[in-house]
Amino acid sequence: MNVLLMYYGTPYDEGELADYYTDIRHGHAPPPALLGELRERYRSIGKSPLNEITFSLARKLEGELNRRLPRFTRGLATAPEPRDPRGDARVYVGAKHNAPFIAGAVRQMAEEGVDRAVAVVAAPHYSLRSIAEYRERVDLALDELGEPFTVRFVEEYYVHPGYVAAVARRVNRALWRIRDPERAVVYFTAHSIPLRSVEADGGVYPRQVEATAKAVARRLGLVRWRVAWQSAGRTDEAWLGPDINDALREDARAGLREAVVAAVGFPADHLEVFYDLDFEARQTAAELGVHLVRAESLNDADDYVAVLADLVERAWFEET
Ligand code: FEC
Repeated sequence: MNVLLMYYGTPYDEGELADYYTDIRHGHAPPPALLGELRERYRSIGKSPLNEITFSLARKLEGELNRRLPRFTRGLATAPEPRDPRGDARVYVGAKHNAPFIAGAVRQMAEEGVDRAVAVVAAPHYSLRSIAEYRERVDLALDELGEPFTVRFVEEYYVHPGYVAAVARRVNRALWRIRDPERAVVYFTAHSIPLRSVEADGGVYPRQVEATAKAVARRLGLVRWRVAWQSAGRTDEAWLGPDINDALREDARAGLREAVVAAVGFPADHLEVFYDLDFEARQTAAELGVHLVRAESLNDADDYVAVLADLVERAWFEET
């Protein structure tokens, strides 16, 4: 069983920041002012833990799949021989904007004789600016290598019961830290994308984020909840809103005093969680006199590992 686990990627040090940002901007180098601003954001959080979290997630996913594999091969007349002492499941990691790049992971898989694989992204919602771009990179890499193996691509898991339960558990824990949970608003956030991209695929992305939020809210019996967007780019075009800071301002005017924020668009902690939520949104909330608590991220926790393992198993064993 071969898995390509993909994620956004983050620079390992400041020296890689310009190349990383250029890659995010589709090959266009950022103007010095924008680069400087991004550098300051990274400096203020110390370091994004995204690489370490994802590598740990991959190791745990590999372990979980190897634990589960015998369950599936038990009934077979000839069980496949594990081809290496670590077990039969192998998880390769590929990042979109920084090493280890997706193309390199695909090349390594081909060199190691992979004949088929499941590809999954550490992002639960489909959009043209996220999952579609990961898929393009995988397809391009396979094409350049002459299609050495086939891939089943997991495109979304925004209402997977395990994922919804995992998020709900963390929102519930955050609510314990609220003085008056009945009156608090729970905000479910995801990365904003340009409205142009939202419209290009008929609004799939906001619908999926809304569906995650609704599923978690229903599970917890939440009455006061809404979706808000974060981390919109610094461009002139219109981005998906309302921005979390605007939503807080609007609700504060209507009497909001306590809030929980769950970044459902991002399984892991990273720059956009630590800076845009823990620093910026928290500062906005403080200015408004709102007590804001952020629900913990899933990171490499066992309940998220189990969700990814389910998705991989389903894709790997499903009939063609
Ligand atoms: O910790 C880290 O260093 C990396 C954090 C990080 C994650 C992430 C995830 C998503 N993004 C998505 C969409 C866009 C669009 C643009 C864009 C730009 C940036 C910039 C940084 C950045 N993103 Fe990101 N994103 C992360 C970081 N993102 C840094 C550049 C500076 C800035 O604008 O803030 C605009 C560029 C473009 O035109 O493409 C759009 C989406 C996700 C969630 C799915 C995923 O993880 O792939 C959607 C993590």
